Amino acid sequence: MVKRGSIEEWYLINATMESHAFHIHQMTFVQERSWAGIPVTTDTVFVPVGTLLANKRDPNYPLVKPRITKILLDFRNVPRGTFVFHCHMLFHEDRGMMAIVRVV
Ligand SMILES: [Cu+2]
Repeated sequence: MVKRGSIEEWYLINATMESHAFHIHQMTFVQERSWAGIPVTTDTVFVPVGTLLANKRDPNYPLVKPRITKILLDFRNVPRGTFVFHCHMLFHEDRGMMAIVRVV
């Protein structure tokens, strides 16, 4: 649940070796690391994979250092209601990478 009028920082944490494409309906957001230092407003952002690290305990199972993508969401001009955000890769979306945000 989000209060209308607020501005939120969201952290998209990818602790896998599979990339994602975060997408939200009804609004746009600004990515922390924007293109060439210029803030870009978008409704979808690429969420890169983590980094593989050697696992000294068991070399067969490498560790993953998560990659964090920070976005700023401006709820000042978003209508009250419920809408979805999800991974834009249909394979992921169809298997559960979808949730709702309620703006009150
Ligand atoms: Cu995905």
